[in-house]
Amino acid sequence: MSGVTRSTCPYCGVGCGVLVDARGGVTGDPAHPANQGRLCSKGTALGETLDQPGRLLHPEVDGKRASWDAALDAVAEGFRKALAEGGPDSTALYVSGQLLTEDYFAANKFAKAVLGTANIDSNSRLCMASAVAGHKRAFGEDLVPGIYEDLEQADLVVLVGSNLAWCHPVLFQRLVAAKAARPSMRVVVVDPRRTATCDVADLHLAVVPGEDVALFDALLLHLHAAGLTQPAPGLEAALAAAAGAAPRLPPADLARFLAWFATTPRVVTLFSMGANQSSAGTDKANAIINCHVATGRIGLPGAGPFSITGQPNAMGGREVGALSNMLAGHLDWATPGEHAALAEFWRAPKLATQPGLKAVELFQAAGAGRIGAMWVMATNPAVSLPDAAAVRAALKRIPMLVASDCTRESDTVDLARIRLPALGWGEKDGTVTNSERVISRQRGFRPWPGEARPDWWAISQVAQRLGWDFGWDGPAAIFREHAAVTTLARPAQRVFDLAGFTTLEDAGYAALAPTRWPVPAPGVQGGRLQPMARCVPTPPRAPAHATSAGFPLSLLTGRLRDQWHTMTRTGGVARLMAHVPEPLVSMHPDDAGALADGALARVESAWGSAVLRLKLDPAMPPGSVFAPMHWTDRFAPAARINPAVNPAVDPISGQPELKHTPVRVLPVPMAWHGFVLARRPLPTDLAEWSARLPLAHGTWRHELAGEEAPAVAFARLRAAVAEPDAAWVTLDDAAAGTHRAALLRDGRLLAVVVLGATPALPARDWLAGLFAEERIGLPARRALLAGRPADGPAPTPTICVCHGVSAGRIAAAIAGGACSLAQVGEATAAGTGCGSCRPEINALLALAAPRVAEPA
Ligand SMILES: Nc1nc2c(c(=O)[nH]1)N[C@H]1C(S)=C(S)[C@@H](COP(=O)(O)OP(=O)(O)OC[C@H]3O[C@@H](n4cnc5c(=O)[nH]c(N)nc54)[C@H](O)[C@@H]3O)O[C@H]1N2
Ligand SMILES: Nc1nc2c(c(=O)[nH]1)N[C@H]1C(S)=C(S)[C@@H](COP(=O)(O)OP(=O)(O)OC[C@H]3O[C@@H](n4cnc5c(=O)[nH]c(N)nc54)[C@H](O)[C@@H]3O)O[C@H]1N2
Ligand code: SF4
Ligand SMILES: [Mo]
Repeated sequence: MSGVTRSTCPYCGVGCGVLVDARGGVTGDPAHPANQGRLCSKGTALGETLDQPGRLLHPEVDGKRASWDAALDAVAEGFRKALAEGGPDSTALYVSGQLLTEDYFAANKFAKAVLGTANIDSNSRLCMASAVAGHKRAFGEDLVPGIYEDLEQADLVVLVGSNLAWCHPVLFQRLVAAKAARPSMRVVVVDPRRTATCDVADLHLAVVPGEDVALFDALLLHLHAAGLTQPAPGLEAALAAAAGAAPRLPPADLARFLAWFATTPRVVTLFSMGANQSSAGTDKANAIINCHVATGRIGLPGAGPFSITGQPNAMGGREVGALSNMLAGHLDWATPGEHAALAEFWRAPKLATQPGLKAVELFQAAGAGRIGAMWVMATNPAVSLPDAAAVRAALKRIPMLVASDCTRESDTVDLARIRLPALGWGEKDGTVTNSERVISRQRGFRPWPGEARPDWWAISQVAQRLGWDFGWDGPAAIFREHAAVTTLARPAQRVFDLAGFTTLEDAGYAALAPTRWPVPAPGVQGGRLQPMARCVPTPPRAPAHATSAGFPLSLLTGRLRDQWHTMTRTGGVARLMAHVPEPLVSMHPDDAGALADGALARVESAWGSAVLRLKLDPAMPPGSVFAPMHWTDRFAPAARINPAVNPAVDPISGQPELKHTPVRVLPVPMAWHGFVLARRPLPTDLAEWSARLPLAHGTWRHELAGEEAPAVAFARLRAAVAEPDAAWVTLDDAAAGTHRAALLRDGRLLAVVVLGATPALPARDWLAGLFAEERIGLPARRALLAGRPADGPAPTPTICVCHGVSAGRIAAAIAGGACSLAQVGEATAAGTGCGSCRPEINALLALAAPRVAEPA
């Protein structure tokens, strides 16, 4: 296909518009309201994720390739059997905020109307459920009142449990630009960790994990005492519940925050996973919303609570109602008449009559043998759910587990009996809704690979085999039906309304420009909302499981700048892996005891454990450790963190407490540590501990550690990469206690093996460059064995992914006189691309600042 395609980035909930050229090059769409041309490092690298190896290209049944017909028959048969043996509630779907709205709508209709169960839940349960429940309690409906412009128009922006710089980078860039243009604007970050987002903060409130409710209760009391509250339903009860709230924060910091909030009418409080992923997540949302409702700071320019969504279509899933406690189109069971209206519209006499199981409960039911058939779509629960070892056992117990995915390389797809190949980004066609209620098109611009098909098609084919004709000829028809659901008779007044889309023609759908809901009539779109709102009492309470002498630390989990969830899309891209090449657990030096920086450490809880490399980091709060959620069996099996994460949930939303688990951290003595570079990925069971990543030039790096004698391991690793007609150049450095070897054929480098008794080994990134050369010369061979490059210093991690600039080069530019972001940019080009690395460059500048200021 020639020309430019307008589409939407498939990563985060900012929902940036992109332009894709004929060669798959991706740039920001200047016409899209979310990003106005900007992109972050992940969006910029989208083109590199298009031709990933490991695609699932054909249906499979019981491990063997099957035709679509046979696979769909098997799925229908599996559901039929489970329905006959255990009834509707022994069947389930587990879906995802990465589905398009049309696929999501199809999945929800299939579960609730065809199977007759509300056992359809989504990974949004792990992500947005507390915000949804908070919205419903405060507004009677799941509404985000604000729009992105409010962040730019506010005089105070409070970011609660949000690492915006890494997780919603384009919104972060908009915030940074607004603050630069209007320096009087203030930013407060509420996060136990000092994150890259704190780069823009005037105040960092290092809240004790879980104490956000106490913080916002204290704020409500302060606002009331200052005479700033106005009558609002529920306010008195909320004040009573807040009485005595005392967050443990430095008194001066707390006082500053309370004063700033009180004296600034234009305030936006944006909240994300540090709020939602908690056993008090719903109360955190309401404690925040209370402060806005009580002061009337809601739905106005630059003022309001703002729940930011994670996934590209978390909002779409909520709109179609594909969660176990919703019906569809914001209809629910609790409001009389709504169930009947939907049952009639869908002609579904068996429409599920009550809410189903929420994600954590659903997998517990599967573990107890109560689920006979489950269809998992666009998510990787074997990795991303808490208590993940139990979840794997549960997945194995389900007699018919179906997984629809684009990739074969997922830990969940491994466990499925039936595998269905799905279209991915650039192939599929439909809509997504971002955090500010803007509906945008994702458009296909590539041919469908292999036999991959849209998810809605697979769902409607199985439905047909169960006697249902959905009658859709494409996503536009589904979108119209979705819009029609929002117009059904509603006893309760609802804001969510897509009436203007019920008559949208196929051509109009194809050309659809970004549109914010509500859309009550064709050509009309929504803006800020001023919902009827109430305050909700939120008594402070501690996390579900307290730390103890045995498990003294609080485990926080979250994201890295350049990785997406379980790495099925970003893990194969060398320049995205360069930012943080290995799974690290971060800890304050005061908590380290006998643990050494760079050594392997076991993070252990009452539920399970994981082994990661320890990073001592003064930016961590003492008493907490942080581990990324990303690593899987594919990349570092021992470093999957979720087996250690507790499955406690919020009693209202059912969202798990992914941000706090009591743990201890123990040293992991290993007899040897080493790394192997090779021209292919090697199996991850090469050693007791292994972490692999792609480098440039098709090379793979494997970080390893094990328990056998170093010399034995050295021989074994060389044997694992040996090739015919290739020769080893080996150096055993007894003094340094290291073994090094390079495998060459006709001067071409094939592999490097380096191993020693401690984790302190020569740097490895620079070695990848040698793999690009057809023949490596004598100086390079010497350098190889010496363990450092022939010219220049040993390399440092990549900071700027767009221009491949390392920390060392940036430090050198600073040492050479660059003393601002702009000057570093002029000297090295770092920070001049997508801008995601600017907070880290600023951190290097700040490190150097005292020295720059010193007289010579
Ligand atoms: N690079 C990247 N971006 C992403 C994603 C990704 O995988 N990679 N995923 C997307 C998705 S689905 C989501 S949901 C979003 C998540 O976006 P964020 O919510 O911004 O990201 P997280 O890193 O999960 O957590 C945010 C912060 O919460 C803090 N925190 C932990 N406990 C508490 C607490 O008790 N109180 C407070 N106030 N803070 C706490 C953590 O230290 C962390 O810095 O990111 C989206 N964007
Ligand atoms: N410890 C800890 N755990 C967490 C979190 C945390 O902060 N800490 N965060 C939680 C949150 S907020 C989230 S959102 C989850 C995310 O966790 P998951 O949803 O499990 O993670 P992904 O890696 O995004 O999995 C998505 C899969 O869908 C596939 N896919 C993409 N598009 C399509 C499509 O159109 N159709 C189909 N069929 N497949 C598709 C991709 O190939 C990929 O394999 O993790 C949660 N788990
Ligand atoms: S901020 Fe980055 S990841 Fe999020 S939608 Fe925009 S380009 Fe994609
Ligand atoms: Mo998420």
